[in-house]
Amino acid sequence: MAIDIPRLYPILDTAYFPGAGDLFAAAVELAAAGCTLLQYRNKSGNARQMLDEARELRARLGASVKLIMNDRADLCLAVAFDGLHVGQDDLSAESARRIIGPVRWLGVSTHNPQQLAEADQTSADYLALGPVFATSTKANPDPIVGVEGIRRARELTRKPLVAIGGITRANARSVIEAGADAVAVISDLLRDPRKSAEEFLRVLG
Ligand code: TZP
Ligand code: MG
Repeated sequence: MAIDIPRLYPILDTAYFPGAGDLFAAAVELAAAGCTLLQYRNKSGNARQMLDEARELRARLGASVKLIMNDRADLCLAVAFDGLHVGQDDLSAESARRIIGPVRWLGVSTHNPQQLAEADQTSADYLALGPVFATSTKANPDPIVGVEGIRRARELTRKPLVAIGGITRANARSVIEAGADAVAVISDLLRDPRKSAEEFLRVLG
């Protein structure tokens, strides 16, 4: 069954929360603003650190916020997260699906029409496409796809489409109008997460 994805999909990237507790405080603020879906992204921690942080996120947020684990199917299961997000260098969608089972949400990152069309043939619940705009958040980003890339992607899949990369309160509306169902955001939620998320939710309607 198709998932119902909220318009705003914040990604909590641990690289941007150096202080102890900052990550959890931001997560709580985002939930208070009305966010119901969050991704935990940790590109540098070891498995034990990730497990501990992910558990703490769940403890602080409770069951009303869907939590998605980036990259790691094993940790997704270990902390009983609600879903997993994989990229082009991670487990394939079908391998990931075998591990996480039929119920948890599975997201797949794509960067061009061919990857998107391929991911559309899998059991992924949603497809991400980006970077839409220039971003300094991702190491070695693929070429930007622009709003036009979102428009084209919309014609290639009926799965929920998540736009990512350089999305701000100023440009988010244009991305939704091009056909995205949701925007995934790191940077533009970092300063005052609650206020920023509230503004995103307002412009996204
Ligand atoms: N994948 C494509 S762009 C990106 C990822 C993880 C980074 C998005 O971060 P920001 O700060 O919202 O541009
Ligand atoms: Mg990945």
